[in-house]
Amino acid sequence: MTANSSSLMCGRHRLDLSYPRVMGILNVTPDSFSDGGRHVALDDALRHAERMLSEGAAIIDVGGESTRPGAASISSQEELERVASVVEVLVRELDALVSVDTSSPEVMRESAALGAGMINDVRALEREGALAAAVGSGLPVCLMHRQGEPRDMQQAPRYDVPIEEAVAEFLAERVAACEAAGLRRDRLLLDPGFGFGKTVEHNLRLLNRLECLADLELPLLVGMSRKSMIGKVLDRPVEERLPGGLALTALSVERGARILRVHDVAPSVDAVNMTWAVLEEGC
Ligand code: 8Y7
Repeated sequence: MTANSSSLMCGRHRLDLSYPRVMGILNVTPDSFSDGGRHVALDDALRHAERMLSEGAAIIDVGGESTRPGAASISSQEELERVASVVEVLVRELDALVSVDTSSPEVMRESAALGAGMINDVRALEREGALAAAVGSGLPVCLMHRQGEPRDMQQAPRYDVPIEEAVAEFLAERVAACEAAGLRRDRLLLDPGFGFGKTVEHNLRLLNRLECLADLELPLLVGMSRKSMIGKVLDRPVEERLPGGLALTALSVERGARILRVHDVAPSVDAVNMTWAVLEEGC
């Protein structure tokens, strides 16, 4: 089968993106803000991934470095130890399409060798050596916009141009850098990076204008699950943000998102499929 614009080759897996898909979040950090440390044990990680796949997740996103606001950075070695064993077991036991949430060239290389199918880099391959590692992996890469580093990014985010222009400009520049380094355009996905150096107002406007990113003609991935933009608008603690998140999921599908990165897979799959039915069948 040959790849076309609505499918993405992810190692041994072909990901059909002719309709919107759900990516389930699997944190292997001891300090992840919403399910802190519970999935560190390999067996727990395996069971959690298995459940998300059975609920309809197409991709499992494994992350070993917490990028929540204020998080401290960790060494590549520490990150590699956390992530490698999980990637390996999900590939071997579940034949899952595993995405690795990392900015580290070493983690990219090792994960690709272990059978990962996608790289999800919140730093858009800006770390030294990351572009070359991504090219060498042969895997698709999600390039995300952010301003600042997790440590300080939410302190006082501001932009000199409208947020959607700043994001589109940054992503276009990163796409050009990737192409110049030999990463094929048909291996790239884009993400506006909700919550990464953005106020609530920035996030809301960016979602409303998500279509501004469609000009780059690459699949869009979005992640808003349980994020503080929901907490702030609705005044909800993290464990009560699912209904608000489902509203954002539906809206992002309507605005063109093709991959939804979420914690709560079953309800999100329903929200995505219901929204898609209206868009596709209801014309
Ligand atoms: C995103 C992400 C996080 C996102 C992509 C959280 C790793 C914070 N958010 N990756 N990662 N997009 N592509 O709340 O929005 O999950 S971490």
